[in-house]
Amino acid sequence: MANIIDKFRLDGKVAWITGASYGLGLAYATAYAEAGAKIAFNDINQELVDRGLSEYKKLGIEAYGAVCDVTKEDQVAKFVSDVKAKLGSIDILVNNAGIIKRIPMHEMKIEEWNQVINVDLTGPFICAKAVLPDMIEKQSGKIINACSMMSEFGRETVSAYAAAKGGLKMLTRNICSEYGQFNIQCNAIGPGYIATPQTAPLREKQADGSMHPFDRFIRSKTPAQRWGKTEDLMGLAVFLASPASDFINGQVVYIDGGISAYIGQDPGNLDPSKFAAEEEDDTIKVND
Ligand code: NAP
Ligand code: GCO
Repeated sequence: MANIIDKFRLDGKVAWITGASYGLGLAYATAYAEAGAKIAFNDINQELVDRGLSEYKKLGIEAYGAVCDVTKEDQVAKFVSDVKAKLGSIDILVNNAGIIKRIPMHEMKIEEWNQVINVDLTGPFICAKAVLPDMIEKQSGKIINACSMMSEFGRETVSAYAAAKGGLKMLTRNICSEYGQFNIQCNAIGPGYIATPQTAPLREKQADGSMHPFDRFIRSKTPAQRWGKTEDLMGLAVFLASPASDFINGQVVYIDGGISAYIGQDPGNLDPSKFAAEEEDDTIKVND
């Protein structure tokens, strides 16, 4: 009987993580490489791709990287074809690339709304559509979407992002429904609040050195009273990409430190001195 840990291995698999020059995408790709996969990643411009390649090199990971805008079907088709030629057809797709615009809905321009929907919902559709034919032919594949707390909850200023991430939850379920017959599993990772460049504005210290109100709010809503770290999500990413999850399909797995189970406490009860020693996440936004 093979060892159960072997079920979590990704040896010989080709994994494409979109938007993976830094942040959660870099963490997912690192975990996949450690589990034996060959890594392909894209980002929105050459500078990000080059800096992402140097990040991977520092980690000892031989990754294929190229510029590809996930909202452009022709660029995605070329990327998938180039990866197939260099590494082999894609076995694992992580639709990680995403943006957020925090603007009150009544002030949001239609162009801003469309940009968020395009990247966060249409992009995953385009990328999944591009990899499905080879997965159908192989009768095997893993598609993992980047959902969010905003796949379930709303909050001020994130209407487009929440609509996209809610839609992405249903796209996850629909890919499961339509392609499960080909042994293709489509699930989603639902991170809570994770310390990455995307959430950096929500954690910035105030001018007087005090905690950002949203930082205090999130800690009062999280039983662990901390933000997630990118490495907190690596195990789940490997699990959902591996044979260990072959009978899980159409699910959003929330990895949020308990936020979605907890009514929260009065933010005023928190003791900021408890968090002073916490180090900032080291996944810097490479184009800062
Ligand atoms: P991030 O730091 O903003 O990284 C997102 C990456 O996607 C960046 O490299 C970004 O490039 C790239 N990207 C943006 N638009 C693209 C496009 N059109 N084509 C290709 N790449 C594109 O985000 P993150 O915090 O790592 O989050 C990664 C994913 O997880 C996102 O989908 C996010 O919504 C989701 N998520 C994050 C959290 C969290 O707390 N951080 C929680 C739940 C879900 P640029 O640098 O040019 O923007
Ligand atoms: C926000 C945050 C969140 C996180 C994440 C939570 O402005 O509320 O950016 O949206 O990014 O999606 O799961």
